[in-house]
Amino acid sequence: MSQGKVTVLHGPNLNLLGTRQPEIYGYETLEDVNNTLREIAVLSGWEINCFQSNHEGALIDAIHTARVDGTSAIIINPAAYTHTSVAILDALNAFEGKVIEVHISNVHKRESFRHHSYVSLRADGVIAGLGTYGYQAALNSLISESAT
Ligand code: CA2
Repeated sequence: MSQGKVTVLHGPNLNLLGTRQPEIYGYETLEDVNNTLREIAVLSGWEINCFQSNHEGALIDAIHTARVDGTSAIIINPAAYTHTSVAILDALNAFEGKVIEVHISNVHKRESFRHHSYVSLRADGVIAGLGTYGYQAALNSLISESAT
């Protein structure tokens, strides 16, 4: 029996992490990010599933799966869908566990269309601008909260 179960969701274009625009998104690949999260999770006895998709419906399906498979928390970087997707917000509203929204860049320092997030209306926590470390911060906060 695991301590907790977390689903990590990465939205569109994040499969390109580490290959383009390192000045904004850094040099780590998505696989690097996921591997670090897996190491942290395993050390704490947490189960972890990481998933990336360029398709809104696939991300929604993954949230629906998380509703019913014992997932206790979702860490999500919805990427551009952050700013457009009422459908992802609705799916997260149907999920009963914790939701942490992560952005690698500080969206508030960027174009004004990135300043609004539909997902933030549901998120229990929001991390932006800490680079890929933001994912680790999100996971560590879930792990330490569950231990108290
Ligand atoms: O800062 C973030 O994490 C974002 O969610 C990233 C999204 C952007 O639309 C959001 O406003 C903020 C973009 C993800 C694209 O990722 C790439 C990574 C490397 C190369 C090209 C794109």
